[in-house]
Amino acid sequence: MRIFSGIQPTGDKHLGNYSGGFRQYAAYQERGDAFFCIVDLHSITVDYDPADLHEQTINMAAMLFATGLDPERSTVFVQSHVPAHAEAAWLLGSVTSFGELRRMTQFKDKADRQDFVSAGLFSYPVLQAADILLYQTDAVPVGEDQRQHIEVARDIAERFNGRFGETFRLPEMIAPAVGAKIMDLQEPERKMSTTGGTPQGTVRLLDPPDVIRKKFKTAVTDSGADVRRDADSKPGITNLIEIMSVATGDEMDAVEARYDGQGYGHFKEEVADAVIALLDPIRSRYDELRSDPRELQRLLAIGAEKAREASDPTLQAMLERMGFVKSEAGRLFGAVRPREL
Ligand code: AQP
Repeated sequence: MRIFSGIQPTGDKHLGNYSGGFRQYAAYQERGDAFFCIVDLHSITVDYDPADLHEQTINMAAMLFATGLDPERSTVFVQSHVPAHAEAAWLLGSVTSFGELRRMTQFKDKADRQDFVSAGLFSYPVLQAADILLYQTDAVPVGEDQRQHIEVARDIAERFNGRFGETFRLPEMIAPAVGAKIMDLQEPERKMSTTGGTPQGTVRLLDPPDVIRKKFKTAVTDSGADVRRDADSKPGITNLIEIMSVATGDEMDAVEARYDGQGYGHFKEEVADAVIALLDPIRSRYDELRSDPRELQRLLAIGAEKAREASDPTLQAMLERMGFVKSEAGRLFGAVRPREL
């Protein structure tokens, strides 16, 4: 089974990214041939600082390995190191309609938060489709917020296959059964997010323990006292039960049973302790890995080489079926041989 998922290097990574992203990556690398991409070309679609992008790309590599990716088993690479992504995105743009991009809720949400709305932000799902389709991906482990984007990637693939001949495998989205959408601790009706959430309601993976404790202590709940799930009337407590389940691996029913009748204050403290216990070893591994940027760059270079080799046949097939003329070297325009880089 071919697995692919991407994560942006910019924006501090939080518990939601761990639950829908990192945690699933580490689990899915065991199930097949896995590619994990640091999608730096996506990061430039909103306002950003070039110095930060550089720094955070290396930070993200450290975080991917710290949360359990094994460089021997998984291909971990940076999107901009594989030119096929940008090239395929341009080609796929011609089989994507303006109307389907205009409907994307993530575009609307992010556009509302920008002074300058870039064309790149609008066509973000096309680049994401290229990322996924280039690898003949079967499964895409992501959080629930990505559902609409994965559906568009499938629609684009079907349209391309229908028009130019069978070229892409249709990818399936894989969201975790628990923790597919971790909500903001202060405003539990919206998802936890660095740019779209509240600072106090967003638990960053690198927050120190005392900051994490404070964030859970002040988490918004309801006026009741039962530690029980009810998404409509108890969104805050429901979210905390889900977070507890993600942090400990215990079933949500077992969490409810354990804290039955104990009140919210005690439960919040214990959720904070469980999250700290989860993140402590990740933070230590991260610090250790981050102290050796050369080694991280070496691992990313190996990943890029493997990713270029894996994606090139699909890009070549796309170009050929779309009618492009071959170069003198017998290659189709647009593709870069791995050893030329
Ligand atoms: N709240 C969440 N719950 C579960 N999964 C989540 N993911 C994001 N938020 C949650 C998943 O994390 C993976 C990587 O996401 P990303 O960093 O590439 O981009 P994003 O989805 O835009 O994450 P943010 O923090 O929400 O970014 P900003 O701050 O830019 O709005 C994806 O698999 C995503 O589903």
